[in-house]
Amino acid sequence: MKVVKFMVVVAMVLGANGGVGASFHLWQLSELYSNADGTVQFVELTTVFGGQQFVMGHTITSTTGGTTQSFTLNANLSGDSAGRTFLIGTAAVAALSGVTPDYVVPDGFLFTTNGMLNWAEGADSWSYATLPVDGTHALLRSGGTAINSPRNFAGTTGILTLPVAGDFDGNGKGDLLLRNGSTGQNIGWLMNGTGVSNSAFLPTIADTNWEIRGVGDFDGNGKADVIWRNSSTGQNISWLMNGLTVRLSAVISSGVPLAWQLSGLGDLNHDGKADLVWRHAQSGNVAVWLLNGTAVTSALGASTGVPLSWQIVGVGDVDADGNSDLVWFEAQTVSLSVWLMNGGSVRQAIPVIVNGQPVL
Ligand SMILES: [Ca+2]
Ligand SMILES: [Ca+2]
Ligand SMILES: [Ca+2]
Ligand SMILES: [Ca+2]
Repeated sequence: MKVVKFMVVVAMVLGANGGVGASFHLWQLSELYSNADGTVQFVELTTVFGGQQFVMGHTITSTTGGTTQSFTLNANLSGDSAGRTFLIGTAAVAALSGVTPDYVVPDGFLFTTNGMLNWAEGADSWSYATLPVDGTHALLRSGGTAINSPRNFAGTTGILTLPVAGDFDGNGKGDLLLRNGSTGQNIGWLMNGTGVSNSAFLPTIADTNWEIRGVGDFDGNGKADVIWRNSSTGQNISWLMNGLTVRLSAVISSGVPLAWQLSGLGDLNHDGKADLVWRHAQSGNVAVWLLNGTAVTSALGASTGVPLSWQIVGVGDVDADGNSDLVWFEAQTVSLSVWLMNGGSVRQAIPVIVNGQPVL
């Protein structure tokens, strides 16, 4: 036991001096990202030490409850590790971020709730309650979240963005919009079922603090529109769309405090026009903005102090009365509830799953 400890100390000293220690264990798990369905995921590891590129044959495991998935690295990194990061990700990461993972894992490698990662047989481990799955944010080792920023061993960095779907030309078929989070370019595809019928670049928004936060039909013309949020200023703008043309770009709000997070869009008052649902990241309060086009007609407090372990995972009309409703999920107990809404008021709160058991 004493011998093993001594050897570790020697390796650390060599590494810190940029020496020739052939090692692997001074990497720290630094950033985790997943989309909602687990098809787009990455793990970033970082080190300040040299000599850590000898990762071949070492294993990273991902665990939740009694389930563990393992991935063993099949090659060393090429070059000295000092001050570098490397990336383990699913196949889709390269196309969506421009950053090619150094190692490719199967989809769903990371668990999005109650997960634990273990690097190199215990060299580092990280437990977390939930990953942000909004498509934009990643979990940082500090416990906070930030806009995702994958960087591979070659030093290529980018921002991973997911396409959003909406029927931009109103033909009843869903279309796609993708923002390049590194260059600020935006491209749209009109779809004809599974084929692309037209594609075009939309205006570039070079400031990458601007994020697409959802689609909904703000003006009620049957064509999906886009809402943007500036993650630095809290400003919100909407793009009213006509196919792949931005018919009107309008400010909805010049600055909502960043603690208020946009949870979703839906038509909460059944006037055929999309409204916004907000959640306060510290107080848990819920607010609804009823909109007429891009004008806020009323800002309503729907509820206060909803525990932060409960997250709004969907806005949609659950009971088909024309008013969109809120779907809530609590990961620790695996519980789900629906709030039937009437404008900004909660008409009825209905538990659907409690402690993993359906309520019958
Ligand atoms: Ca369409
Ligand atoms: Ca519209
Ligand atoms: Ca409405
Ligand atoms: Ca409803």
